[in-house]
This record gives sequence, structure tokens and C-alpha cells, in this order.
Amino acid sequence: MIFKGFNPLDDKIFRIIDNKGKVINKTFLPELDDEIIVKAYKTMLEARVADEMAVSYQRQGRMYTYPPILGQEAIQIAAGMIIRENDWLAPAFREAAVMQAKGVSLKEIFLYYMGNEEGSNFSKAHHVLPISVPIGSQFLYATGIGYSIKYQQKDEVVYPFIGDGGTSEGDFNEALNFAGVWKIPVVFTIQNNQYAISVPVQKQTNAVNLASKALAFGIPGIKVDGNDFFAMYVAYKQASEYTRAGNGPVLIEAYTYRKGAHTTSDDPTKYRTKEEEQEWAKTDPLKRLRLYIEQKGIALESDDAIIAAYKPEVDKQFMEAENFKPYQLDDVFKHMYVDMPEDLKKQKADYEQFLSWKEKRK
Ligand SMILES: Cc1ncc(C[n+]2csc(CCOP(=O)(O)OP(=O)(O)O)c2C)c(N)n1
Ligand SMILES: [Mg+2]
Repeated sequence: MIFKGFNPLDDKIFRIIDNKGKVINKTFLPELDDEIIVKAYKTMLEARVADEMAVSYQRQGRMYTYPPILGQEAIQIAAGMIIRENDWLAPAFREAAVMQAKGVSLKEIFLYYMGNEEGSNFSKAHHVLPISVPIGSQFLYATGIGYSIKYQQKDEVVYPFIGDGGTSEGDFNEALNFAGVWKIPVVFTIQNNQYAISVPVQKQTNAVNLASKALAFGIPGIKVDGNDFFAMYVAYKQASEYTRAGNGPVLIEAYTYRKGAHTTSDDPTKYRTKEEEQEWAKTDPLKRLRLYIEQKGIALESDDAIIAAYKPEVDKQFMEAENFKPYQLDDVFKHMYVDMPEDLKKQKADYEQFLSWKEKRK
């Protein structure tokens, strides 16, 4: 068990390949077939292509907002390889790649960021909660689901995701406490991308690292190099086996870097330096895995070829989202209450008035 050898208080990081793709921790290198490694790399690159295109569509004014996952691909693709069909995914909002691994379509993700209710209706995905923008809330849903799994003695695991900033929320701490007490089957992931919008993680906590938060709740925690695909894969594999066997929850701090902006409304040049970005660029998860693959002599197409083959698919999904029927105004209001409260009725009337004003202005 990697969790035994890595006490979070020692602030060691679990890593298998270095920035040059060289194996530095052979004991833990997973035995994966070449095709699986190639597929993981291609999926990571495809996630990056979709992400960059999403930012571009938003810049063209065709989507309201988008939170890029750029730089965080290894975590999400590794998780996607371990999460089973019947397991549960409880995402925050920076999880587009792991959501796709679980069956959510790009079209649905685009619809969501176009403000269409149908973007939360994952037609082919099983056991995926909607995107959660209120920071931390998904951790409580995850523990509730985990408790019911344990109660019903089902063979399922819950995978909630949160950011470094989210760990300061009460929800995060309550969820870990509850999960620890009841030994429920949850693998908690913190994507520590070093920032909560403009707040650096150093101002988020005085703890030695975020994995150490597990100790207060009596559960295993581990800090993993989130830009090392193999390390993330092994961490998820062992964490899922541990929790599936009835041992209770696990906390994984995936140490990474948000290479892009917080969302398309943010400008990171206002609060971080070029030097810092260049330093982190050396740890890029795709670059590292490609170097590993090349050194092993495994055949792999060029990035250009993979990108060219995938771009039309992203465009197709985007066009489908763009041409999707507009949602009914009623849908926005009617699903929460059996009897709509007065303030909602007023909001609806005001909005209808606004729409008719807009229509007349044309
Ligand atoms: C309860 C709540 N408070 C504040 C916000 C505004 N907000 C949106 S994202 C964000 C920062 C999140 O940072 P982090 O948890 O590190 O996740 P990241 O965006 O880096 O993935 C904040 C404060 C919110 N959405 N919900
Ligand atoms: Mg963050």
C-alpha cells in the first residue's frame, strides 16, 4: 500500500516518472500494456484539444463561460480508467475530462456552459452528479451516496472532486469527518492546482499540505504528483481497492498546476508571474508521458496527427450544442418546488417582461 509509506506529515510526494519521463520509482510502475499507455496519452491530448477549443468558442462569444482543465489532464484520465460503470462521480466544475470518461458527452458540457438546462441531463452517463459550482457542496452529496451504498451493501465507490480552495469550506471537513466515522466507500480527490481564482494555496491553509487534512479525520491521505500519469493511476487503483474492500474513505491530494485562467472571465497575469508559469511548464503531464513512451520505443503518432483527427469531432459536438433547441423558460423555474413560491413567481414574471422588451427592441 502506497499510503503506508507516505505519511502526509513528511510532505513527501508520490511520483513515478520525472519531468524527463524517466522512471524514478520502479517499484510502483504499473504493469500496463503499451496500447493502454498510448490510449491514455491520446485521451489526455484529446482532452487538451477539446479544452483549448472550448476556450476559443467562448472567446468567439458562442458560450457564456468555461473553466479550463489545461494542465490537469493526467489526474482526470487516470481516474477515468479506474472509475467503474456503477461507481459514482461527483464533480465540481473543472472535471470535463473525467466526466467524459464516465460517459458525459462534450455536447452536454458545451450546452451547460451555454446556459442550457439540458447540459445537466447526461443522457448516456451513469451515476454522474451534475456540475457543482457552489464550492464544496458535492462533497456532502458524495458522502450521502456513499452512506447509502454501504447501507445497501452495494459494490460501488464514490469519487468526488474538489479544488484546493474548496478545502477551506465547512462542507469539505464535514464530509471527511462523516465518511471517516462511517467508513464509507469514497475516494476524495483534491485537485490542488495552486490557486483558488487569484488566491494562492499558501494563503489557503497553514497545513503542511492538503493531504495531511486526512489525518485529523482518521483516514489515509496521500500527496501525489498530479502531473505524473503513472503515479495518479497507481494512487487511484490502490485507493479504490482499499475503499472497495470496506476499509473506509481515502483522500488524494493531486498536486498540479492550473496552466490556464480560472475561467474565461479571469486574467492570471494580474496575480502570477511568467517565471512561475515557466517553472511549472517543465512538469507538463503530456510532455512527461510522451517522453516516457518515446524512451521505451513504443510507437505513437505525432501530436499533430492526433489533434487533426480529433478536432472535427469537437466541432461536430459543439455545432450540435449550438443548434440544440433553446430551453423553455418554464424549465428554469418549475423543477425545484411543487408549488412555486411568490418570489420565484415574481422573478419569472420579471424575466418574461425582460424577454418581451428584448423582442420589441429587435
Ligand atoms: C460557496 C462558493 N463560494 C464562492 C464561490 C466563487 N468561486 C467560484 S470558483 C472559486 C475558487 C475555487 O478554487 P478551487 O477550489 O481551488 O478550485 P479551482 O477553481 O482552482 O479548480 C470561488 C471562490 C462559489 N462558486 N461558491
Ligand atoms: Mg484551485
